[in-house]
Amino acid sequence: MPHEYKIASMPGDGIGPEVIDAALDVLDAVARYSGEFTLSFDNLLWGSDFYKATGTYLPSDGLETLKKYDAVLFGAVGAPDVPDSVSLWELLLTMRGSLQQYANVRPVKCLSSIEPVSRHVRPRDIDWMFVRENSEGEYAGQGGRTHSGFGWEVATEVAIFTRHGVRRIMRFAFETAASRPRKLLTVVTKSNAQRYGLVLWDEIAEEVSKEFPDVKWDKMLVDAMTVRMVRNPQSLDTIVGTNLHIDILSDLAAALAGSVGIAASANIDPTRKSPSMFEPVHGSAFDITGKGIANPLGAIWSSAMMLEWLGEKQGSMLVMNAIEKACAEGNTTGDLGGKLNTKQVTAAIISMLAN
Ligand code: GGG
Repeated sequence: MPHEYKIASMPGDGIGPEVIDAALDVLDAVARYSGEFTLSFDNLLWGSDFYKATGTYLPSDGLETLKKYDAVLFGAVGAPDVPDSVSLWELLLTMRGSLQQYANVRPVKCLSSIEPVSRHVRPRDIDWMFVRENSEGEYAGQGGRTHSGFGWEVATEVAIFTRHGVRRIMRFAFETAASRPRKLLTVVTKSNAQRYGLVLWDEIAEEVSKEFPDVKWDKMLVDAMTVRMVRNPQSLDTIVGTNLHIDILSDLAAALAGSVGIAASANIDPTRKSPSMFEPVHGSAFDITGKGIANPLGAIWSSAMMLEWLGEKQGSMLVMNAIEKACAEGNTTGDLGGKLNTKQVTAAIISMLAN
């Protein structure tokens, strides 16, 4: 009997619905082609339009509803007429935190025939796995504002690093590195300037490394890391860092590999008590919304990550191979130098599933 999975599809805002439609088409096709599993999707329209109509991004029972699913496939959040801090906090960060998705995994590699944007980088040099701490750090939501509107106004944004939180992401990163062929890990901090929380990161890295003698690891300051990614990219494999640092570095990585439009991500609860959530890294991109030209690769790659997390490794590999073959034949959107639209790229990938 094929396995049956219930997926919550949350297209969200802007180009979110366009790229999630593409991912659902590919998932339907791969389920039919493989015959190993079935997927049923419920479309949850919780985004900025829902917020404007109801005053909330998530209904009061929204998180409980999400827990009934095996996984969540998310598009994008953000609208021109809602402050970004509201949309991000009320929806995406609430889901990541409440569903205990403390590990954000972001693979970046050069897809076939797509040239990196830097002349220092050869396509084979980029095959990286970013591990982002996804529950605390600079995104802890702690701080406040006083004397609003006066010249002496003060705003604080407090980064929180707990031993528990850092230890669990460090272990996850070492396990990830140990599972990859090169067994290499780089721990990114700014512990020369941030002398409390990020010194704790360094100390915990030392402690956890002793459990993983096979993993070769090193430490980098985040500013020097940007230079290494461009000048010495082949020296990197798995990279772990704080919520903010890896958010920034993984965008840089995707741009180096061709476009942020290809970047995929998984918000994982490694304990599997809550559903994990899979989303392209890009945002809602209102400048291209409705034009049908959004790059669907980030969403389709995220859906391949979802299949892998669900245990459907063969289905996941079929999707990744189809992406590679479609790119190799030049079936790409404008951001990657191609001439196809979203639907044409999706159709090309589906046609490659059986090849
Ligand atoms: N597709 C995800 C999305 O809409 N991201 C918007 C964003 O600003 N994300 C920031 C983050 O991932 O922390």
